Amino acid sequence: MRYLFPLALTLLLSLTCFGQQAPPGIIPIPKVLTVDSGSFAIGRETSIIVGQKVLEQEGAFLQAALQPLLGSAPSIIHEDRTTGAADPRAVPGSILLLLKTGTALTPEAYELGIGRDHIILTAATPAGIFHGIQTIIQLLPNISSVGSGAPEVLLPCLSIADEPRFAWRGMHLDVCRHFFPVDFVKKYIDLLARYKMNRFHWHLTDDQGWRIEIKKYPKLTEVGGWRSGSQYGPYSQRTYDSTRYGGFYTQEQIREVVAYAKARHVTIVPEIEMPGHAMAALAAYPELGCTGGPYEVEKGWGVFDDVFCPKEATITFLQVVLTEVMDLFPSDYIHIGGDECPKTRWKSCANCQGLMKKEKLKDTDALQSYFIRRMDAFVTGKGRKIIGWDEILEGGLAPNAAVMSWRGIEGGTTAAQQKHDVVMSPGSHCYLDHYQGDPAHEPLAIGGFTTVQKTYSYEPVPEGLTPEEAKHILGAQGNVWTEYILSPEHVEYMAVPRMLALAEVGWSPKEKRDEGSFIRRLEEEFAALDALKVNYSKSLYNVEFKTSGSKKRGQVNVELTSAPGLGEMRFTTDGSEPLHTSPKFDYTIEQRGSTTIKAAIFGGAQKLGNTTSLKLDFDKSTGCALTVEPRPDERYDDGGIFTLVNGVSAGEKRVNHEWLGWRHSRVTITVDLGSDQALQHAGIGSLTERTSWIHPPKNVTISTSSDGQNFTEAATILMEPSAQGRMEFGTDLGGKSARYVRFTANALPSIPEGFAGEGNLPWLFLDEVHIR
Ligand code: TNX
Repeated sequence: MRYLFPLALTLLLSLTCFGQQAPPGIIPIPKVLTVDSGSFAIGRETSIIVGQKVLEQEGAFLQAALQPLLGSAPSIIHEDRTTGAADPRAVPGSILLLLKTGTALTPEAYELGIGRDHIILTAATPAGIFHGIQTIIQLLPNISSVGSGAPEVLLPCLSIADEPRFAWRGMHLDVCRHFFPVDFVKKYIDLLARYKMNRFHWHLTDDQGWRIEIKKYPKLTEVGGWRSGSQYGPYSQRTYDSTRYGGFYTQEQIREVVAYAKARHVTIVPEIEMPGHAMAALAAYPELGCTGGPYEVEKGWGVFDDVFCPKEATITFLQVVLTEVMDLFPSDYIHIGGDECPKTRWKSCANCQGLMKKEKLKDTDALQSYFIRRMDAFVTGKGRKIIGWDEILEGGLAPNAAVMSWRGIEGGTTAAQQKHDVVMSPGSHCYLDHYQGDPAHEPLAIGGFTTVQKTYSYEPVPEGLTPEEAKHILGAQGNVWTEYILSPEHVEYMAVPRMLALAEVGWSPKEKRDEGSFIRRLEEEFAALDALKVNYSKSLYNVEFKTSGSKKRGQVNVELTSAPGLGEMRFTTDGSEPLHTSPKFDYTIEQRGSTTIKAAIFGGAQKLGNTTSLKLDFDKSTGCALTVEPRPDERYDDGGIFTLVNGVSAGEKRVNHEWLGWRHSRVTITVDLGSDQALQHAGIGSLTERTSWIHPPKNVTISTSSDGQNFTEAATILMEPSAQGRMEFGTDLGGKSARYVRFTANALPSIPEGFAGEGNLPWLFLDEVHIR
């Protein structure tokens, strides 16, 4: 790093002071940070000197942050400085913001020196200065500790040389499933800025609402902005209210938000969904669909068969829409969606079939690819670039398109190998609509299970990419889909603190990342978030359970885990509430019988979070060896195959680590009970959630064997067409003796007509084997 203070002075300072101060809690952690002794006092007399007029805007952010603390704002003074000066002249008692040209600083980098009598912040760009100011703001004491109108506030002496690891550090917000007012969108952008995130992906159109005014097509918002009710409650219940719901942003409001974001060096990437997720647009302009409608703005969640018909009239329509969008948003990237587009209508549409013949497109995937290519050419022609969800790879990627990898990391990996730019946003780590703690204590969520620790562990560069290919990984992004998120407070709860974890993943050098350090800084940051009135989640303070098999048959090993450094994990196994006197967890619990383990984290005598519990129901299969063919899909294989015999049934809520998922025509599970036993019952739990393409197996054959070679069928259980949620495929075995029990689940060959995703291979979800 460039030394900001003469070495002699630094040495002198460190000699005159005792002890080493703990590094201040900055999120994301800076690339290089050296803490010196002493502090700089900012008082009412302190001035913010800007070396270039353009920095007045940046200086104003610091001024605004100091105003409530000091009771009066320090003044901003413009003193023209020669740029490129090797060593900026400091002015005692002041904070100098200075652009330096001709340095090796990358565009968003900054250098900050806080000395005892002055502060100097330098960067090559206003964005760099802005990031440095966010660092200073994070270093300011909390208003609750100094009170307002303090004579001075102290900043620790230090020097920082900082720059981002990735260029794209994004957060997404779905304003379609639920709508959020401009003021909240601004608050969200403030949060991004505080953690040096620089892309706000604004998901503006979907089946359930079109939220951006388009002057040429007013019905998009007049009709498409409103629905006649909304789905509520657990997905499987399919319940809907009949309250008219909606809203949209006028172009004037959009301009205001774009300017607001720009001042905070956040680029807004607008998303206009096509060709799928288009019901709201079709309801407004039914002639753009294959059947001509009528269509309604969707009340429920999921994937719907009616999509844009890729005919010329639709392409022209969407190009007009994109032209207005590009006028509003200066972003280099325009997101065109591209995800979850069933091809059902296209297959039986004369227009589509004619188009496929004319363009020599071999299938409907090629038709989707053709459609995206047309959009790519149009947007590229306007000097911008398209980005789309990873489905745009299907049928061949458009020449200039970037890919947002959400269904795992393969899409991103493939695109990077094809030399296309990629933003990583895999559901496993980056979907902030997932549960972040035990569902028993969380508001209803869509499913999934992504703790802040898991998000923090994310590494955006997929293994196996060459360094050249890895350069195409632009960065990472957190997505907040809002099917189950109805209020701004709830968005905050889902986004924070996981977005802070992602901010560090995107900004800080890989080798600087350390979970313990992050958690310590996060706990400090909670006070600042309180002051900012952000409704963050404290689920971090809950214990998590992990089960695994052991060599001993009939035993389930249970580990209690929590983020490092929070406190002691204490537990009970007799159903009572854990207390600070309960046993401390320090080694594996070896469980051999039904029980409920309850656990909580304690800081001394104080319980820090909620009590979480794990209910284990043992039967003959629990803790037995098993084989599973084929392996579950990597996206739904969190707990591994042992999950099927760990004694834990998945609840109503689809939380990944109890449900395993496959997309195969047949799944075979064979449980080895260890010895011949008299069996009364065998069954396996499956999930039905048809709009998520999760169907029950067509049938499950249960067979038994004594040698593991020759199996006799005991029963074939057919699916119940009315199945919903979790149900068991089980049979009575009438005391039959066997050592091996095999479950062969045969998936439906394809999703039946009339259901979302019809014609595709369905998902099969299984949670637990029961043998008694
Ligand atoms: C999939 S992610 C979707 C969204 C849903 C989300 C829920 C993506 C490109 N499509 O439409 O809201 O899952 O997690």
